[in-house]
Amino acid sequence: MGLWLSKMKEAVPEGIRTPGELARFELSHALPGVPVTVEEDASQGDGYRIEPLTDGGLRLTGGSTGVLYGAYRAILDRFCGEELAAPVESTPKYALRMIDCWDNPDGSIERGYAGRSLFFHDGKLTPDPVRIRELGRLLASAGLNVLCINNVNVHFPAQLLLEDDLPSLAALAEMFRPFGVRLMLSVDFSQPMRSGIPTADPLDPAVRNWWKKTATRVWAAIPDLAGFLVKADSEGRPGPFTYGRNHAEGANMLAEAVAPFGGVIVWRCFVYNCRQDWRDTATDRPKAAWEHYAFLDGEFAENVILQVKHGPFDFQVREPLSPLLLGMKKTNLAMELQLAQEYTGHQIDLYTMIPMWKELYEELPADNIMSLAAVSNLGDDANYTGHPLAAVNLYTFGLLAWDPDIDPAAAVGRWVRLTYGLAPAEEQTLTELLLSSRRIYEKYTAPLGLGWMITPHDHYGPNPSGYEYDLWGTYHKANRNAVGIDRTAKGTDFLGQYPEELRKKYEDPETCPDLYLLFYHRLPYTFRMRDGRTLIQRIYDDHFEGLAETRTMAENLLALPFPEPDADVIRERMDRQLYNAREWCDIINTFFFRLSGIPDEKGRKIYD
Ligand code: GCW
Repeated sequence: MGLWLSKMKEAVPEGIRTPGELARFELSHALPGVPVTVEEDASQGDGYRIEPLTDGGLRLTGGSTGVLYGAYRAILDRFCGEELAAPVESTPKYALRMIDCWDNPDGSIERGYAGRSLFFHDGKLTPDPVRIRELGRLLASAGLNVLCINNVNVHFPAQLLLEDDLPSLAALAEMFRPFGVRLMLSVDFSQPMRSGIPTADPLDPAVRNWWKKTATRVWAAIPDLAGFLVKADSEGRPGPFTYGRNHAEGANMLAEAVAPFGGVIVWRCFVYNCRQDWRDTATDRPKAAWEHYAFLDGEFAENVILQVKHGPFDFQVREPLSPLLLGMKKTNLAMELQLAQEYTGHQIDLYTMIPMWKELYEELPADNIMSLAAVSNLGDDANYTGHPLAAVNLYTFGLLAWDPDIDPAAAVGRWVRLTYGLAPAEEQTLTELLLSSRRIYEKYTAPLGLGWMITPHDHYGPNPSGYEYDLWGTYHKANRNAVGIDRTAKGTDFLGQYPEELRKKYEDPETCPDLYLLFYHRLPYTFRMRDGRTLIQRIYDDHFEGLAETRTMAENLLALPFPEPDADVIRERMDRQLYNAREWCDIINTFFFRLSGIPDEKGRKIYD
């Protein structure tokens, strides 16, 4: 077993049935010679307590899944060289800690950068049990407990998972059960129509009945299925709008069908006009989610969770917190993060996310949401995440979902220590490199919160105006004098969706935090920033710095003694990152220089 479980030498054997059995197996193999007593107390759920005993042993108590989390805590602490001096107790902040895979039945993965699907091949659910047991162990040891295995864009034949392929789904659920991982399934809102019902109208009795019967059949096969995940009326997916119904009516209909079995409906809020005319300046895409959902606050059933992307656009390097996460006080909310590095370097460029996640929590009270979800960065590559260092995002996401107060340096440092047997100074270097990687990527890509200067569709590498005349509502409107969109009350008033305190923080370009400046404001290139630089100079400086810092990062990273095969992959990907950073730096600077005609004060090479 590799990744952060590199010290676990014994594979999980077939035949282990419960998390409690697995906890005992893991402890006896990973901590030989340490006497551990394990006591299960179902009332403790995912929580656990570990008490050091005078004979050098441990007493572990916890819920039926809690003992497994406690076992991994004890094991990984020991692997990190941390001896327990006093009892520790822990319960997760969020009950649902979810990974959403965007895997298609043909084995491809939408926005996947680590190979093909671990679950699907040639239209069928045919997982390799050995890899599923490895994956289960990775997820459980990171505290993750819900896995949605199929793409939210439910393409045929994924619908068959609710029909003829249900037994293979049930078999997969069974493989994950000892790891405390419950499956979730993305469903197609229009699926009743496959059974000859002429509509998918959520208020139609035949439709409601179809979902109830389906849920009864599905939960009979998989009694602990976590629920259904739904992308409706989004980017061409079917949904309630077709029938003049709103999203509470749609979600509640499904919620009623799954409620008797303890299931939840996770309903995504990624709804916007993806056929926008670029000439239309009245529509501002970041406003869309709020406009579709805020007025429905309090209307959703108890077992509906609205899953909101962390920012109002779509996983850009820098976006403000989605206002929905602050505004819907009477609704269950999950925040959706994206481990898959769609816009953030395709698991080629280094990009450690936890610093960004912690920034979100500076504005998000942890209790506003009841669950964290992340789009998976997994695939069937031998190392699971394509770039071996991208695994830090999966592991630290688990730590964050367990405890959003986690310190980013401690989380990344723990991953580094568990993954590689480096000397202390090298551990420190790698931890710092990882922690700085997001800011570096941000510097050489689209500037100061602007976003979207990326190659359309593929989303790797620069193309400053690639989306400028397209349908997706993602415009920067750079001309010879100015760049950005005014989202204050004088402009589109997106900012009006926030509580007053945040409006004040961002509304005045003189006091708006630099890194959000071009998210909220349209400004001339000659605008004086607080540090005295002009906006255009800041753009040039950031890009040159981002490239220089990538070069330094590469030198420091490649000097570390990574084991093979990681060393090879890291070297090869770093070469591609260096190329990418140079392309970004030169193309963005050239783009702005050609438009503005304003030279770099420091006389560095920009292409005319
Ligand atoms: O921005 C888009 C991605 C799509 C994805 C969508 C979503 C699954 O480019 O690939 O579709 O977000 O989150 O639904």
